[in-house]
Amino acid sequence: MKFNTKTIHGGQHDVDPAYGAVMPPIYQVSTYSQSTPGGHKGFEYSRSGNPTRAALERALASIENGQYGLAFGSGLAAIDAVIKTLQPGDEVVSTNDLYGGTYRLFTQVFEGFGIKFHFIGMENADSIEQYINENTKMIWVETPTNPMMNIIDIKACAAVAKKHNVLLAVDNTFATPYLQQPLDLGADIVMHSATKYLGGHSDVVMGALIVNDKTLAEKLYFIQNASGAICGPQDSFLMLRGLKTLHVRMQRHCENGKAVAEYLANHPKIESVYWPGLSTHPNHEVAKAQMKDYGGMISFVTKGNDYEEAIKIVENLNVFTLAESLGGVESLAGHPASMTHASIPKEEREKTGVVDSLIRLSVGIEDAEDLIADLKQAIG
Ligand code: P1T
Repeated sequence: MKFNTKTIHGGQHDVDPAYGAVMPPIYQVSTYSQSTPGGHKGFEYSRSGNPTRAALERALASIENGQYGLAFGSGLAAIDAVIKTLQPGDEVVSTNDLYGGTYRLFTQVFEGFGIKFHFIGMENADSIEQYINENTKMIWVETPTNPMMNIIDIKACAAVAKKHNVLLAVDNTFATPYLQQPLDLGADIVMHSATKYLGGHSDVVMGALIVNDKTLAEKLYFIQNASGAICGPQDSFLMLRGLKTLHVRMQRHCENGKAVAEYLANHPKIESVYWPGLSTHPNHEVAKAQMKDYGGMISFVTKGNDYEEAIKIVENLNVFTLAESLGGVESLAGHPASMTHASIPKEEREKTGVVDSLIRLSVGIEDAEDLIADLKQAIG
């Protein structure tokens, strides 16, 4: 099955044996009757498993070309489960430009449990090796990175991971499997904030993990059940509905992303535009090789690098909504330094370019002309 067909049918065969409904019913239920202890029809308690969630987990596995999918109550709950496979004393080499909440979870929760994180630039995968020692268990990659849109070569990272026998986990939130499929490039774990493009309508908070290795899947399932950060059946249904249009939405996000990035790149008041589809982007060639297209996430700074001006722009936008999050059908604008990345200390975030004047756009699927007109009136 090819990708567009998988988003609609992947793992969805015979979802309602009772009546043949084409969408899985919402099994709004916590428990299931048993004829004798252990004598059930595949489900015993909805933390451990729920038919609507199971249908979604099969769909998630299918679109990422994986064997096993797991759905969680948020993207951070999914990351939390991944790091819980580690032990005190273990070390992780992580991308230095990443979602502020991921950084907060790593540094303010898991460092307290004795796990050490090295945050480094990974545009050159060779630079990872010097941080690997006998305690290293995992490489954590976000690509494109949030919010600087750096591109990291997943295949090259996978080669380093294999050489040192450590796991490679890739946060695929910004790209989605429409643009890149990390398991095919050698990653061991794919993670999503499904809240974003997978759901696509800004109406669900959810996380996902997809893996191929059975032992790893069992470990993650154990944590999903033991720690209990699952998503509910209603949200699973909404996510399945969103997934079915992922490919058409992404196509438009990419087209509009290109139009907006090119408009900004040619604007006399704009200093820098961070979008991997621009030939001037430092990792454009890796993006070209690794991704099918370049997505709808764009960051930029105005000339003069002026904080007040950046705030004025985001406040003046009308079609773009000033809000956290990304990946929905509607266009959003954000100010990372005070919003999504506020939990990263200023001196740390400025090292990666997250300056106070940076603006991040999640370009939606409206008419590109309206988006450009909105930027034009807001930037001046
Ligand atoms: O919000 P949640 O579903 O828990 O996902 C966390 C997360 C993980 N990884 C990436 C790359 C993310 O962008 C996020 C969430 N990000 C935002 C809310 C944001 O506006 O950047």
